[in-house]
Amino acid sequence: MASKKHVVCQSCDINCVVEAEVKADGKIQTRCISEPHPTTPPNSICMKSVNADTIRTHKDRVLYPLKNVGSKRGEQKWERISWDQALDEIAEKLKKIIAKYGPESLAVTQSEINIQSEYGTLRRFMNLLGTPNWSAAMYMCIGNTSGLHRATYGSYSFASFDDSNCLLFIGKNLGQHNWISQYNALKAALKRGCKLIVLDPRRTKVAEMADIWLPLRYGTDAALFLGMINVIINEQLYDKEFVENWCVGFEELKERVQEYPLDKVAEITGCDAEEIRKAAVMFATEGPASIPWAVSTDMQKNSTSAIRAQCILRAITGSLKQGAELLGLPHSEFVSVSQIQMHEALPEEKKKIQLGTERYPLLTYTGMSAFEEPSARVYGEENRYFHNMAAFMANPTDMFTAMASEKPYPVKAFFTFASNALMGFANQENALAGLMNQELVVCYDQFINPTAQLADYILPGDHWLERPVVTPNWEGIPFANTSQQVVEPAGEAKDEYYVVRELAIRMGLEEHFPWKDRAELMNYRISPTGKDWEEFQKQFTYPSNIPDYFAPGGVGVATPSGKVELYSSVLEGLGYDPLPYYKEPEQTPISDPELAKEYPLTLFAGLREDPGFNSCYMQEGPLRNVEPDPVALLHPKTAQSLGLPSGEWIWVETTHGRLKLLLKHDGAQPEGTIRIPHGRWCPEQEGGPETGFSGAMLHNDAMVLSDDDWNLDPEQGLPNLRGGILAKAYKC
Ligand SMILES: Nc1nc2c(c(=O)[nH]1)N[C@H]1C(S)=C(S)[C@@H](COP(=O)(O)OP(=O)(O)OC[C@H]3O[C@@H](n4cnc5c(=O)[nH]c(N)nc54)[C@H](O)[C@@H]3O)O[C@H]1N2
Ligand SMILES: Nc1nc2c(c(=O)[nH]1)N[C@H]1C(S)=C(S)[C@@H](COP(=O)(O)OP(=O)(O)OC[C@H]3O[C@@H](n4cnc5c(=O)[nH]c(N)nc54)[C@H](O)[C@@H]3O)O[C@H]1N2
Ligand code: SF4
Ligand SMILES: [Mo]
Repeated sequence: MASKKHVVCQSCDINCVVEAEVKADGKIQTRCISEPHPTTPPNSICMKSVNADTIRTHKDRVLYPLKNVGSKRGEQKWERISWDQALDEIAEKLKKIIAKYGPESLAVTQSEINIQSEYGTLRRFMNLLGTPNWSAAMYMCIGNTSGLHRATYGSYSFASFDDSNCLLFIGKNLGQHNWISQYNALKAALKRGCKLIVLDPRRTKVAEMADIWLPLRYGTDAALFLGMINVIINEQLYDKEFVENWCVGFEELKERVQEYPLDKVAEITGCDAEEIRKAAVMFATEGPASIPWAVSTDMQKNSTSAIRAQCILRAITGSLKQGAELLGLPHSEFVSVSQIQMHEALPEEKKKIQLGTERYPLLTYTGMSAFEEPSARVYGEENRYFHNMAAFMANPTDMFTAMASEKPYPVKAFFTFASNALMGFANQENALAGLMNQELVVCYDQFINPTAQLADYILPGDHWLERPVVTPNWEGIPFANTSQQVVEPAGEAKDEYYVVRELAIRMGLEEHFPWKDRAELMNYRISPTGKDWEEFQKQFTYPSNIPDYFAPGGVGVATPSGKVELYSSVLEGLGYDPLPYYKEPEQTPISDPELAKEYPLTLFAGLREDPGFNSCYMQEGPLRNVEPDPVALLHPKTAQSLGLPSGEWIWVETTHGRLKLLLKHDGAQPEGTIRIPHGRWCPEQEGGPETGFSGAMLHNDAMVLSDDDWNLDPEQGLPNLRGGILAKAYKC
């Protein structure tokens, strides 16, 4: 019997609500919702969701636990084994590793969104075991933004398109196949007269929709924001009452932005001074204005300053109190994920040795400990964390280094949960060296991705059409949606909580995992509603109440001062500049003109591709067919000057390394710059070292991205991927 289900699409991370139906031939049709929905505009579905069932039923999908029975790591000799055998052997090996090296010798990476069925239990397992070494690609995608929002105003601010009269986009190349629900929300906002300012070096479709397009030089966003703040303060356009009552550090900020007059900012960014001024005036006077999150500033050399400057813009223009930016609150109807995570169970001495603490403490337990008191004051919970899947992160560079070199201490067991760790950071060779030096590697995934090719055990994960969930699994978003299960998991695929609990039982931690399966766990999570899942799922969405943090006599925000910290006491406490600044990155034509002679191009990584989602959906089929090859983009004039015709394979090289891509000429790419893709591998090729792990070592951006200090944001320690580094391109 065909039956329609309401589901939250998890083929990417924006979570559009769609419908799914099992057709007579057994295939699942995914389509737009037929009824109005408060969090998803009509006609919101993209090709990834339409093809979700082709991915779910793909011939390459891992359907059973697999063990590498080859004599070497990376040898692709897979043997099907039972779940019990896999879990027993993993637990046995883990016990031995912990006995020899200590619990911190286990490191784990997890994807931000692809799996939503563990609700904090993975961190609970790690905390009880005694390892702080959890990291994620979220370290440079929203997780770090969330940490800096917190440093400024205690919580994550979520832009409400419906309540904004002026939107400022940082890159943010929305479209029919890139975050379609937000793209539709943008179009609806523009239709009702909302203004749009776009900061993007490329002339994108969204840039063409803008009232003001600022084609800034890559990586100069922080300078541009400082210039805007300069105008807003000097021209008295800020919300004086809000600043006076709810902000600290205004005078210091005012003094700092005097260092960024518009002529200087115009020189740094390459934008017209008057256009920057117009953007600042528009943002401050046509509001309430908002800056929806975008990834570009999460991946720059000046990332900390660029993110903080956005927070400051939201604050001083009054957006935070006007509802265009919603300061999230843990959903009142759920047991919080951070409560389930049990960070209090991890001993203090283990928190202190979380990898990255010494060099880049900001996003680790040590940096975030500044929020314990404020969090308890405002939310009644010390370890409250927004975007809690990104809470308390080990620095990825230091994690791979510890895996590879055993310094400052050995990491000898590495687990990934729906995360392609080999390809998802910078300095891919170091990640490979780290993986090769492990005594135990376990990957929980749907496919044998390049990281899984290096595993001892691959555990088959379920697909979002096969699991019921409440999304999102992070907190601070002002709503939650229910997603119904459409079919049973394929083969022997299991949900993540199953894996966590079975391992916990074998590690002697059963008493802390009283929910015997995901259904019980979910019922626990929603227990404050008084409903069980059967009843709960009938309602599609659960809005949360956003408190008025700024009401007279209110509790204030969860920062140490209780106010919006324009001048950050948390950054200051860690010895960093408490105010945003702009410093020219090490490798640009301006900072290193000599090097630029040899490497004449400015490179940036990313620019998402329609059929993909990071390294997902590379398998042969309708999505891969849209863009079968990994493509580099060069402006035709630049390509001509280098003698590089469109359609030929080229090497793109930086001082770090090189990768092979198919060249396409593209008039929208700024002259003198080159864009390279992220996440490209070729699942149709054999796995293992001979093929560079199915092309991952040949085509992925992390082959040319350094994670040496010179290329890391100095406060967060994350690599500069978008901000421009020097490169050259030549024929293969
Ligand atoms: N070099 C470089 N690194 C980057 C970026 C970049 O541009 N360049 N971008 C960054 C960004 S923005 C992000 S968001 C991250 C993404 O980094 P990751 O979170 O590691 O994402 P993916 O590379 O797509 O890998 C996701 C894996 O999860 C599997 N998977 C998908 N759905 C499910 C599921 O439901 N269950 C299970 N068990 N497995 C599933 C897929 O098969 C895939 O192997 O990477 C970041 N890292
Ligand atoms: N189809 C599809 N959709 C996706 C994804 C995917 O892989 N495929 N990935 C998802 C993920 S994980 C993420 S994080 C988001 C990212 O989505 P976006 O934030 O849209 O990121 P990109 O598409 O990588 O880049 C957007 C624009 O940023 C510009 N840009 C590059 N460097 C800079 C800079 O230094 N400053 C400024 N202001 N702009 C710059 C580029 O020119 C580009 O036009 O997309 C999500 N949506
Ligand atoms: S943009 Fe596409 S893949 Fe992403 S959630 Fe929406 S429908 Fe799914
Ligand atoms: Mo991302």
